[in-house]
Amino acid sequence: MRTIYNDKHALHQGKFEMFRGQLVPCFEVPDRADFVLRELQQRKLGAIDGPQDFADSAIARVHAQRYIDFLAHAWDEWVALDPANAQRDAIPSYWPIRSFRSDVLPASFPARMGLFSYDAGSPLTSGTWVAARAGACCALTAVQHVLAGERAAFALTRPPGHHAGADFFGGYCFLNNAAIAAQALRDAGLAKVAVLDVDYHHGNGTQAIFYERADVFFASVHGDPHTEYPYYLGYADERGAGAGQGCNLNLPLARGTGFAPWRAALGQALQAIAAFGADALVVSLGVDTFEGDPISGFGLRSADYLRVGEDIAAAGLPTVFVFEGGYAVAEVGVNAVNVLEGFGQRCG
Ligand code: 6XA
Ligand code: ZN
Repeated sequence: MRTIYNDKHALHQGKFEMFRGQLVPCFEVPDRADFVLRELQQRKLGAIDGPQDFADSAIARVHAQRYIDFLAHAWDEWVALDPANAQRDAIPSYWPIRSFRSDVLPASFPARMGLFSYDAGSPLTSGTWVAARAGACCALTAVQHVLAGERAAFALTRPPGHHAGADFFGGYCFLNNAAIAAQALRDAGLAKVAVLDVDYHHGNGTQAIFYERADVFFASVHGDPHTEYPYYLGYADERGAGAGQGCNLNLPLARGTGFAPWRAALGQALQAIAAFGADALVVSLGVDTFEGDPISGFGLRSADYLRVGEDIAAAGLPTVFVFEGGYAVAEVGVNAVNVLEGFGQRCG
């Protein structure tokens, strides 16, 4: 399987994130992608290329223009507030919760930063926009390969994407690479696209982007939001709305869930995707379901990820994999590449 590697990912390197009342070193570190790259190289799983460049208009198919403009200039605005800011990451401190206005764009940068975000755990750095933009280009390049007839392609990038909505960042995510890929597949003429999210955390951004649409099905297996991030979305009764009624499937599982029940939920998600009649599949590939993950709570073991890849391959669909979470850095490469290897063995 071909990999499209974001060689600019390390330009996004947060120092600290707010976690339970204190600033702690970021879990989402550049080593994560580099360990996956090394494992791919060692196993010789296929060609590894850089991304092609795409215009911002491809990103604007999913993200609001005013949010794109904000991200593109955020770092310069942050440093303009105070030259000393060049040494610190930008982290929001104010949010327009219910009853505040979101139609007005305040002149204040901290106020706009809160308008376009929903947590204090996602530091924005000098290289965030360049890295995230290159990541979206990786997802779009992977789509091109699949459209050209390749069975599957893997966008290996960070920062991850599935928490980012049309106009907000959060959960370490700035641009929703999986949603951008799904939209690009639609724009290329495929009638129905499914997004399967196997990250430990619910892909609230992806769900929100497609929630009222009948052409993109979103299915997710994740930690129960009653206790797990992102808390405010990802419940089983969210089935889509309007034209998208019935096109959203959330399968929340309790913290502590092991592979057998997790795999049964994956089977349920894949069955729903088959019933939907998808022409292509985008997989939000997070491996923070691993038993050793420091911020998550499922019990998958490294060998289980081979089975995950086999099960996804059995859907028989052209597939774009997009890298998401996974913070057990020493094992993240083995686990992610096991999915890809399991997929490759099953699809031949
Ligand atoms: C809160 C936890 C962020 C979760 C990020 C993630 N700081 N999402 O892995 O998939
Ligand atoms: Zn995650």
